[in-house]
This record gives sequence, structure tokens and C-alpha cells, in this order.
Amino acid sequence: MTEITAPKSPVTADQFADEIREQLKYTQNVTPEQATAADVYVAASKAVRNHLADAWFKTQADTVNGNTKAVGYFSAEFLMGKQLENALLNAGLTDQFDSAVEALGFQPKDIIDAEYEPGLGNGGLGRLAACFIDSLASLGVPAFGYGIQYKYGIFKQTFDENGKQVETPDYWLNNEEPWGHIDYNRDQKVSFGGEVVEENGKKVWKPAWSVRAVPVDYLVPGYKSQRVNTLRLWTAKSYDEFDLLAFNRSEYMDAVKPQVKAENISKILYPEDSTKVGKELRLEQQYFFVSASLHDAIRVFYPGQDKPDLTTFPNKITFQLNDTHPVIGIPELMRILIDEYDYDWDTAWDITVKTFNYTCHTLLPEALEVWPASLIGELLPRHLEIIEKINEQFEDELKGKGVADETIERMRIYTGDSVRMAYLATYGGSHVNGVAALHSQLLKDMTLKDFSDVYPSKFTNVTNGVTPRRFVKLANPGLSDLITEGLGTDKWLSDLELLEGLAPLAKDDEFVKKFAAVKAANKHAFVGFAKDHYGLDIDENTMFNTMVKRLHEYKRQSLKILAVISKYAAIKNGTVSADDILPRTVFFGAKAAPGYYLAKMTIQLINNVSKVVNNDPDVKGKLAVHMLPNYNIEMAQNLIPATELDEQISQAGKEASGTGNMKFALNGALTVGTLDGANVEIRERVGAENFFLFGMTVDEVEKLYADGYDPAKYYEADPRLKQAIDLVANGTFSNGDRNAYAPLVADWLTKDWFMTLADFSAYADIQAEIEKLYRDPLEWNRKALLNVANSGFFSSDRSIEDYLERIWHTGPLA
Ligand code: GPU
Repeated sequence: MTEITAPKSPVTADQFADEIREQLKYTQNVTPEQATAADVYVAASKAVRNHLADAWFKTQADTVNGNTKAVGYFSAEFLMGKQLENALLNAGLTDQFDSAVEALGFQPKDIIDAEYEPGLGNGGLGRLAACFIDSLASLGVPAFGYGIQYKYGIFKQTFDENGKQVETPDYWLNNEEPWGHIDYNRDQKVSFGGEVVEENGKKVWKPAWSVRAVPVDYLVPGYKSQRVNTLRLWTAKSYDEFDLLAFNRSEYMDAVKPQVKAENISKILYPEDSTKVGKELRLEQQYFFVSASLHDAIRVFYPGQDKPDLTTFPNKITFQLNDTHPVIGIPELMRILIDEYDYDWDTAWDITVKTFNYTCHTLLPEALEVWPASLIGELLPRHLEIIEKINEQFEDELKGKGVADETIERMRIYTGDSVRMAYLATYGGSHVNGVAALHSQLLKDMTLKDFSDVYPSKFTNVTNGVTPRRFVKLANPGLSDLITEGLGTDKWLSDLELLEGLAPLAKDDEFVKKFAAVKAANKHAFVGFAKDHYGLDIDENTMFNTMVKRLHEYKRQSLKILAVISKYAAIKNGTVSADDILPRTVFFGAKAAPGYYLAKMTIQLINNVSKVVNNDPDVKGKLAVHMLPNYNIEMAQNLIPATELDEQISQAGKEASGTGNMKFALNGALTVGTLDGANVEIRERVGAENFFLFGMTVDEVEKLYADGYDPAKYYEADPRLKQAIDLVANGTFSNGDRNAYAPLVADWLTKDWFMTLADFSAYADIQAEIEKLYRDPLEWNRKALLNVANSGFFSSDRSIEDYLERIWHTGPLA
């Protein structure tokens, strides 16, 4: 990677303070004396944004005028996290900011904290998109993120007095939002419905209604690259302010209906994760942002041209489809090329296939989007025709290749009833990638096997990564300083493999002790955070053991809570002596999709186990359990650096990659995990001796399914498991109510699709090994340090370099 250094202190602290004062005065309209932390946050953000403006314009100009192909990252989610601190870091203004706000009478941290976290994503997929655009900018690659500026992000989670999840809307735009600039002059029209007619032998789509897509631009500053890319999130506006006819009849409420319908499109993020939704509004959202983005890219790269030569389009930009959500972009580009620019089918197809690539983020076949053809036909009649024709061409191509009829039947993109978006993406793009080595292999062997047999060269892997700027530097300043001290340079922040240089220091007891001291300080800081945010009293002299991620059966939060219950029972029964108990604090953080019954019941169970355990004097000081509400990026940035033991315990073959696992390893936690997703690669790199592996492999899982899985057998076979489940069933965690968790218990004993019970014994057994090592702090920390040293591969910079080489075939701007 060529290094371009950041401009040296573009302003002094005094100048920056003046810039903040000016913003306060002229845009916030408050005097520095009147200003609150929230005012200073907005003013400072605008001042930083101004500092990035020139680099942003230059990046845009170089992108359009140069010969470097750009990347368009199409994603329904960008889970950005708070912006200010990251923008300061990347703009090289952190020190000036600190001094400036102090001069104004504020604590820097209070200003940073005043930002309201945008929650425009559900979990891993959305956060990955945010890490990727950070890395693209940091590597100097010209790129656009394209998505939706939802009015409501992921719901805010609280718990009621029974421990049940309560969802409340996240109206994040209630407060002034200084980062997004709404650009009314670069709008696009997006149409829906109506019918297709023939005029002069040409198909013409006559839509029934349209919405105005207005871009909101976010700056994406690269770290030390002097590049600033664009994240363009579309918001939906109505063209018809109101219906005059209705208004004249004084039916005021009816008069605004078209506006409400249009603006509903970007109103709310679907709170789903790894499950398909299948709602009309969702398809409207997908088409809305993809259609606007494709037209926008043509506008950007062929400015002012009525008849651009779009055969050059694939040399200008390549689009990455983040899961199936933007796949309607494939027929949309075909439609644009054929209907709007008069290209013939074959030319349009050639351009389209060259332009798109698809990333699959799941192995669960039920999570691949399938749309009813009737719905597509109603909403996008021209697209349904194009999809039918793509499918015809596809079937002909397969026949030509000698593929068997029953295989073709299985592979159809359009079945007559429905459209399979993953298949459309695989056929309609140049590459398909999974997100970890194991996942990509399983895609080829199972989920997309037929396609991989016919088009082997389309398939590749790009293992996920995370940005070290946010998840090490900002989240863990103590560790960052120690790494820089150990390596004698801070270059690791843009070349994370340099962390390898720490490996020899694992033999240096003094360095390991310093490393341990950083972890202890982070734990201490988290105790303060948990007190402030949740009113919790946490004992920092316990092992901090964390499981944070979306709540899903396949991720197996059930396995963890059953092991906690078993431990609780063992302490209560006196099966373990007081001396043998290693004090632990177990943290959970997880949102469940609002309609996901068993997931929500699992949250309720965890909350009620927490109540019972934390209030039981018999286990005080030995075991505590906390279900922290509203897990989000801010919590991740605080909790991950404080964690000592991380849980990655999904059923083998179900977690596509995981990215939390990478963040924990990079922050010096040890992992207890299965051979699933990126755990496999983490373990390979950090060393098997520095990773707590347990549980069935993918092959063992498959064999057990094939042989007939009976969870009750496992319940009978391990008394620890039997006791834990019995305690759930007998009302111990529901004030004696035996029905409270009956559906969960019944599922465990009769179905247990993700084989929690089958893996329980191995999981319970490995706890002894974990606790033995923890009792030797020097050895524990040595291994934790080796996790940090050997996790440099998991930088999203490396992921992006892999995409550049294997898929996008482009690179940094000259
Ligand atoms: N993932 Br599909 C999501 O966060 N949401 C989804 O709808 C789908 C996948 C996750 C995977 O579960 C996780 O394993 C992966 O690390 C992440 O995407 C990013 O690739």
C-alpha cells in the first residue's frame, strides 16, 4: 500500500476553537456561553466536515476524470456508529479538537458522547458495509456507498418488568444531524406499478406512481489517505405535495395520502437479521435505492451526456451487491440500458454481467430472498418481463452446456410463481463470494452447489474484516498506545499485519504485564460505563465473559444460558467447593427480531436468570449475569476492550463469518468457539493452543441430521444439562410458573434444530480448561496478546485488498 501522509496539523487548536465558535454563532445561533454539549457537538461536526470538503471535491474530481474504476457498494444497511470521533481521527484533528473544546469549557468526551448513534443497520451485515467504506477510503480507492437514509433505524430495546424485550422506535433525526447533506438538486425519479405496453414494436413501461429520491451525502474520510469518499443515502419524497382535488373537498387527511405513501418508502429499517422478510414495502425500498443509485452513477460518470456510451460503464464502476437486498439492480440496469438508452438485449446483458458482483452472507437456505412473481409483476411489471427473459436465456444456456433437466429445474431463477434473488445474482453478475473460507466452501458444496458446478470460476472467497481505526484505536486507546510502544510505530493502523511484531513480546513478562494492566483498566472503565448507563454494580475482580450479537437460534445464546444455569446449580448444590469457583460476570447483549418468538423468549429467560442469580446471596461474588439493553456500536466499543472471554458458539456450518469474533481477538480476548465461520481462520492464525475449541464439526452435524437427531437423548445423558433444563421447566426463573418457558423447553427437547443439547457436554467440559488458564494471569494474558499479534489479517483493509484483486480488478486513485 502506498502511504500518503495526512496534512500536518491543518489548523491549530486556537483556530479550530474559533471555527467552532463561528459555527455556534452563525449556524447554531447560540453564543459560546449559551452553548450546551449538544450545540458544541453540532458546531464541531460542521467544522470538521468543512475541513474534509476540499479532499472530498478532489476525490470526486479524480474519480470522474481519472481512469481508475470506482466501486459502488450497494447495501440496504450501513451501521456507521457515531461519526465525530472517527472523522476527527481521520482528518488528523483529534488533538486540536480536545484543546479547542476544553478552551470552550467542555470535556472532549462529553462532546463526543452527545452524538446520537445512527442505527441504519441490524448487525453484522450493516456493520461490515461501514467497515468496508472506511477501508476503501483509507486505501484511496474511489468508492460510493449507496443505501437508504431511514427515518427510523433499528429499534431501541428495553426490557419490561417481566424481562421481555420492548421495542421502541428510533427517531434518530429528532436531533440536528450535522453529517448528512441533503442535495435536492441531484434527485432521481423512481417509478412503480402500472403496465407495460407496446409502442412501435418497443416495450414501454407506463408506471402508475413515482417518488422523488433525494440523496443525503455523508463524507467518508480515509485514514491518512487524504481521500474522502461518498456515502449516498436516499430519502423518499413525494412529488405531489397534496392532492388538490381532495383538498378542495376539505378532505385534508386524504389530501396528504400520496405524500405519506411516498415517504413511507424510506421510513423504517426492517428489523430482520438473517431471515427473509417478503413484504411489499421492503421490495419498494430495495428498488427505490437501487434504481436511484444506478441513475446517479450514470449521471456522475457521464455528466451532461444525453447519449453516453454505456458500453464503457463497467470500466467506470463495479457494483457489489451486499446480499440479495439490492439484486433487483440487475434487471433494473437491463431496463435502463434497453428502454432508456436503446441498447439491444445482448449488449445490455454483457454490460450488466460485467458490472455486478454478489456477496452472500448466509448458509441458511431459508434466508435467501425469494419474491412472489405476482408482487414483482404488480410493482415492477417491466422487470418481471426482463427476469422471465433472463431466466429463458439461462435455461437455454444450461441446456447448451448439457445440464440435466432436473438440475435445471432446481436452478431456475423464475419458477413461474417466484423469483429467487440469490440465483439471479449468481447468474447476472461476474463473481459470487462468501464471507469466510469455510462459508465460501460450503456455498459451493451446498447452498449454491448447482451453480458452482456450472460456473466454478465465478465463485471466490473474501474473508470479512473490521476496521482497526474504530475497533482498536478509538475503542481501545490504552491498547493502541501499548501496541505503538511495542512496535515502535503507529503504522499498524494502516497495515494491521504489522501486529505480528508483537508476537516476540509475548515472551517478555514485563510487556505481558503491561498488556494485562490495559485490560484491567478497560474493565474498570466498563464498570463505570455500566454504572452510568444501566445503573449496574459490577465486580471488576471477576472474569468478564461476553456474548454479544443478534439473538438467533443458530447462534445459540441458549447454550450459554444453559451452561450458566448449570453453573449456578452446581454452586447452589455445593457440587463445587467455594475454592473451586472462578468468579465470573457474564454479559449478554442481543436484539431479537420483533416477530421472532423463540428469540424473544430466550431474552426473557436470560433476564430472569439474571434476576435470580444476581439476587441470590449463595452465589454472590461468584457468578453474575447481565443482559445489557440495546446492544449497539457504542456498547461494542466499550464492552469489547473490557472482555476477557468471548463466546462464538454457533452450530458449525451456520454462522457465515462473524465479525465480532475478529473485534474481540484484536482487543485481546480469548475465544471459546466452534469450528464455524471465521472462527476457523482465527484459530488457525492465533494458534490452536490460544483458542478454546469445542463442539461438533460441520461433517458431524450433517451426519447427526442424517442419522436422525434426538435431543432428548442428550438431556438424559448429561445430568448437568438435565438439571439446567429442569430448572427452566420447573419455574425457578418464572416465580414458579411452569408454563412460562414451556415452548422453549419443548423446542429443546423435541426439535433443537441447531443441536444445542448435542454440544452442551463439550461446552460445559471446556469451562474447566478455561478456568484453569484464567487462574494463571500471566499465561492467560500471554495467549491473549498472541491473539492480538496474530489477528492483523482480520483488518477490513485486507478484505478490501482481496476484493480489489479477486473481484473488482481496480485499485487506489493515482
Ligand atoms: N448477516 Br443473511 C447479517 O448480519 N444479516 C443478514 O441478513 C445476513 C447475514 C451476517 C452474518 O450472519 C455474519 O455471519 C456475517 O459475519 C455478517 O453478515 C457479515 O458478513
